[in-house]
Amino acid sequence: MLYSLISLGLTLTAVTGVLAKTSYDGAQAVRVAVGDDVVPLMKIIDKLSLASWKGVGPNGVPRANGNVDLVVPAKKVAEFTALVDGMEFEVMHEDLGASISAEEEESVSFKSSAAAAVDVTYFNAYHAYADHLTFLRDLQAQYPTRSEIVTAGNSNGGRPITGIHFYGTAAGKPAVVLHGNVHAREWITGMTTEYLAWYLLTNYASSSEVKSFVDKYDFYIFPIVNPDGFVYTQTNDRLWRKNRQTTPNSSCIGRDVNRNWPFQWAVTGGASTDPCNETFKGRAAGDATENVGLRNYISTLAAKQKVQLFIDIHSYSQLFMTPYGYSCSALATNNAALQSLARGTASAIQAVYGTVYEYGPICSTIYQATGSSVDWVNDIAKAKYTFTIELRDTGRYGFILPPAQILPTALETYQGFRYLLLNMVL
Ligand code: 0X9
Ligand code: ZN
Repeated sequence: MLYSLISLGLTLTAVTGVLAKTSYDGAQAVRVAVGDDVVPLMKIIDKLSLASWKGVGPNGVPRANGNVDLVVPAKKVAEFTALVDGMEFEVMHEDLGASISAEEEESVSFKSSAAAAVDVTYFNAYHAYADHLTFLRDLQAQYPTRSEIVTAGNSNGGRPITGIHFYGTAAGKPAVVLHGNVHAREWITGMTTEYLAWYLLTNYASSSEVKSFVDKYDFYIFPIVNPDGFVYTQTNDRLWRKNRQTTPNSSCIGRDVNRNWPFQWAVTGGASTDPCNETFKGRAAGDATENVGLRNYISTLAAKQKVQLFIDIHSYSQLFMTPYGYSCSALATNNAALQSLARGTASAIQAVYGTVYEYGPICSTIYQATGSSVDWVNDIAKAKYTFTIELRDTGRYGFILPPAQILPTALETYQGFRYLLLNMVL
């Protein structure tokens, strides 16, 4: 019901065979402050079948005493505005369609698939999927003696999940693993992940500090772990989140790859069992094609050289979080060390431009989430340190973060990453 609009769009595309891009012209992104009583807002969301960016649980109920960020289709703006009269709310995007067009226009190579330059100008714009692959290959080609292109299986649509592995004096050291863009619409995350790889490789020869990091660890950086979803955000629907896997007996598409990891997957309340929901957990633990490739890859690393650090990179909310997602009472055995590193990372980020990050365990900091990557990587792959970050912003632009913020986001995130690399214990 909540997503009937999206399914209608998909049905039309299927029937006509035309690539009908979901239009957000005149649609708004709005933030509503929720008090103790969630019922009035829940009724509005239900009545208008509104999609949510943040703040609505897997059961469709808004979270009390927080913000709910909603997408209001153009045709429903007037009715919505009348219905929320008396509630505290603000408009984030006056015209989402215009914001999305601006993002495309400012991203010069977004449509052209022009060869991406492996220099800092790459981070001035968002890019087509093909350009992301070119970026990785060109970067690797510049440092052939200490890097290789790697793949962690294939996506559901058959796209290799592509990353770069690099190292200093010798390969085979403890692994630092980064995943970007598991959620398709979180474009800032792939860009930022690429920046971290680019920065470490291009500064290896000139910076003794960077050299010490790259000599100490093997880096495995996968900027876009959900390529099918990512491509879909560029061809069909900018706000798509999940992968593009079908589910028998449902016309709805996609699993939330960050609700599918096979650890405490069956715990209730932290994901949806409805294939039409944005947080659909899949039909069985680990049944998302991308999850199979990613976890096989990490398992191999864990067995071979141990995983020192794993970070799953998301947006938006400016949070730096630790296990667990599945439970608010369970704490990681090294929780004290994780919180201390998280606190330092948050302040290292803030020191650059004043961007404020909060930190803490996922479940108590953001919400309960089962089958999320960090729980599995912590308990099954036994990574020494496991985190997930929600990059900029806190909701002014949300998922449609202007290209001018890519570089500042990447720069401050590097400082947080640097803090971890300096302060982790082997
Ligand atoms: O809901 C999520 O998966 C994450 N928020 S997002 O808006 N980016 O979708 C937060 C869940 C915790 N993250 C991880 N466990 N990686
Ligand atoms: Zn996400």
